[in-house]
Amino acid sequence: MKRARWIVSLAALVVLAGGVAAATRGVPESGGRFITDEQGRTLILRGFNTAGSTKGAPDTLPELTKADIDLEYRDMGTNFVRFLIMWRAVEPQPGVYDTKYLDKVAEWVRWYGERGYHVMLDMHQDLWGNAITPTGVAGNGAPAWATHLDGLPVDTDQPTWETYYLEPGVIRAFDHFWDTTGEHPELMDHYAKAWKAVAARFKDDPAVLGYDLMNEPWGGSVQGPRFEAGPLAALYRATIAEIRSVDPDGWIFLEPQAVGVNWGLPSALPHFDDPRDGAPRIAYAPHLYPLPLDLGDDYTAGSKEWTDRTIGWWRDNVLRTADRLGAPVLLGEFGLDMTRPGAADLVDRVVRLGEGMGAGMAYWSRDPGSWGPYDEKGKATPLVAAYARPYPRAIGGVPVDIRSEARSLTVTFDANGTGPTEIYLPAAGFPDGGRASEGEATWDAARRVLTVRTKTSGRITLTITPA
Ligand code: 9MR
Repeated sequence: MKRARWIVSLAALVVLAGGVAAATRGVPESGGRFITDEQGRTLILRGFNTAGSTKGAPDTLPELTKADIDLEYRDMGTNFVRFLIMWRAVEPQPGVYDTKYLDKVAEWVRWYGERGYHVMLDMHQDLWGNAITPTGVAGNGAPAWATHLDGLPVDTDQPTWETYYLEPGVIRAFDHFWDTTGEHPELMDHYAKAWKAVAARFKDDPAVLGYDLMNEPWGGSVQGPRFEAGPLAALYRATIAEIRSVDPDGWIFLEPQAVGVNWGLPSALPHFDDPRDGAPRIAYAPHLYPLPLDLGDDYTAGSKEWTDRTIGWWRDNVLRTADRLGAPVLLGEFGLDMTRPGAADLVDRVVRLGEGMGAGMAYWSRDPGSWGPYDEKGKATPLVAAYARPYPRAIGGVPVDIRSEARSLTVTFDANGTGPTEIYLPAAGFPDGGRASEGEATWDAARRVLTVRTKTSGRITLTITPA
């Protein structure tokens, strides 16, 4: 039955996505657009989303410790975190910004920054906000004062958390936010100004790479291209303007509508101008949840084949949208239950996808449990071994090709003199560090980072093998 359900859904995907899926391209698939650090080096971001615990009480932060960041670094050498923040915590009353909450976020940012991480702040929401039900049993993000249900029901008897999105009260809350009802034009303005408050607080913090404007946007009763090119684009334009009024340099990460696009369908997100002086810093940050896996199948046999096909459509459609946006790509979320058959293979598949696209990624999530890298007792799940990969954290040029194996890494790039290339090498394949085929290499055993100084122009193929 389950299989029949996803085969039908996939047939719909084939019809909808088929027209654009043929456009496979050579490297660099990113169109030469990459997220860069303050020196101008290309960043390849690898990390996690924090953490479900932030979805609880308004001002909660991850139930993690500094030692958890150290452990994650030791095991996987991550350099990136998609850090969840909540609108209801930033703006608990209309126009009132909670500076104490932002201070607490800043402390986390400092912990990550001290360990060499880049932080993307993600204004998270699921199901609009916790005020969609009187008990707060579902939903997170928006404040109660911005939640207008008009007395419409939200049934708490749901087969999965996502189906709450279909409840009349939840749809109405979104319809008011997007001003589809014409009754609350002030809400989007509040949201954009809440972002201004966040950007004003973090604009000079070098650990903050940028801002993910809204998690998994949902259009309420306006869906698809009408939503993405309509109210969602209007919100993004307003928010970009507010952020840029205080922070000219932070990267702005835009998500498409989640439903459908997370599975591989095309997005209709339009191009956005970046009012900053100099090259635009707008990136495209979609999520990837292949439909067969979303419906509960394993990454094995026939379901694996279909998952691989949908990942192919996802890549082609993401690159098409990124071209339209003139934006580099960051995979903001992917993840699955790591105890399921084939889960580690899916992680390997997505790492290779990221390498091919020159895209960074954040796994969902860092929470303890079967989806995370460590279970509730702190024991490593198969994710740790699957995600501990050699990768170029920063590249002194424009990448052309990246390929990792357990005991080798090849990075081809057009050097541009922005600085040395830094490569993370996991203990499993590189116990004593690495040897570089080009340039002068310095091994930092504590950080497990090989810094390679190559010539500063021309095409370079750098192969790293175990020392
Ligand atoms: O994994 C999360 C699950 O435990 C929560 O009940 C749910 C609702 O808050 O959110 C899940 O996380 C989702 C994330 O917030 C948005 N992208 C998809 C994630 C996995 O379903």
